[in-house]
Amino acid sequence: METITLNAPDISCEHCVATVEQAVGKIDGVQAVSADAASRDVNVTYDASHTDVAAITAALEAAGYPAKS
Ligand SMILES: [Cu+2]
Repeated sequence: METITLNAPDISCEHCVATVEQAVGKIDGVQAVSADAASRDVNVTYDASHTDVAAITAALEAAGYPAKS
């Protein structure tokens, strides 16, 4: 498993956190995701044989929360 932390500056409340966690959590290969409304960090644990950082950042962007690593 790989773990990355992405920062999504548009996360501003618990609603955003839920949206982000749902969007990333449904990617095949993502084992765990937790977002934080204060730091705006998104911690993702994923199986690198099933998905990658590009897919995760694409899902964040599609959900309305573009991220940087
Ligand atoms: Cu919000």
